Amino acid sequence: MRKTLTLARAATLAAATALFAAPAAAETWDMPTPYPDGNFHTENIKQFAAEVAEATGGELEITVHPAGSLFKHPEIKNAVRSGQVPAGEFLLSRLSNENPVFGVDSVPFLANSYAAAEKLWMASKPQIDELLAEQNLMPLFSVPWPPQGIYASQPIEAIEDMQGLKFRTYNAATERLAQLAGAVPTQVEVPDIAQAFATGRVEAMITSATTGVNSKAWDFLSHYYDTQAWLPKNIVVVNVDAFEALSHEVKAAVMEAAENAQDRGWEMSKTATTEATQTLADNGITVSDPSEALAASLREIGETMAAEWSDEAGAAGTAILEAYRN
Ligand code: PCA
Repeated sequence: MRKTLTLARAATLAAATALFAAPAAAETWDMPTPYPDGNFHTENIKQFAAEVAEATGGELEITVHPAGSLFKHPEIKNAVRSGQVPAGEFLLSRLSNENPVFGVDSVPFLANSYAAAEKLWMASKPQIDELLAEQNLMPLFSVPWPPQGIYASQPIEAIEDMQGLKFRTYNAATERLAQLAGAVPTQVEVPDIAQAFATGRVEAMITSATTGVNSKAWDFLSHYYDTQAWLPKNIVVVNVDAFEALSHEVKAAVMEAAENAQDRGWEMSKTATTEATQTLADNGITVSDPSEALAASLREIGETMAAEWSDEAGAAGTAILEAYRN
């Protein structure tokens, strides 16, 4: 009798040990992103996912759903906020209608080099982290787009040449810029750019060389002006509850992969700037600097927009600008 009990107990213990020794159930995260395969942001995020899977021995697998295939760009932030998906990517300045602080990276000519963009990110990050935390979101990493330039299907020698053009926009700042230039703004998501130009819904835009290349801009546009107006950023966020549910080890692996992705992403962005600008030229787009007249008018528009931003952002904005300038 005693022997039987002991054996039974031993068997139970062995089963329990096996249970605890087995790796924790693997988890899969669906991660929506707005931009297509082949774009450096998407490549960077896929590498981030691969690093997380590798470092956790497959305990956390992140499936990237690019080009708005799982959630459309305007829905991604709320999908993460509500926990429909644990993580996602979006253009940070898309949230400027919630709070102008989110739009600081799209004020024309405030920070229009990588060095300045990095400084502005550091100056604005504490407030952005706090605002996102109010929505149960935690940023993992943020990566800028290359500097923004103007595309058209005819020469733009002066701001007057933009008068009345149907202008593709992607956030509130590009919409305001279009208005101030006398153009007619229409919001179009990146995966829909080629179609919007092909059907004549839009005829000019401001975006990066990379987005021009990803959209094969040479099929419907002829001129690119390297205005270097600003460097808007994408941000990758995670739902705080989903993150907190991870084990200590998996959390650490995610944070380390995120840090690597941020460093790698900024470098990829810089490299993509040169490569994509060359690709535009190689495919027959006339690539040039803006004329002095156009540059001067754009700077004037930038000053107007900077003043408007300061008014809207109030004390929070002043604090960011002070941190940025010091
Ligand atoms: N590409 C994105 C955002 C900025 C950029 O360079 C777009 O055009 O929507």
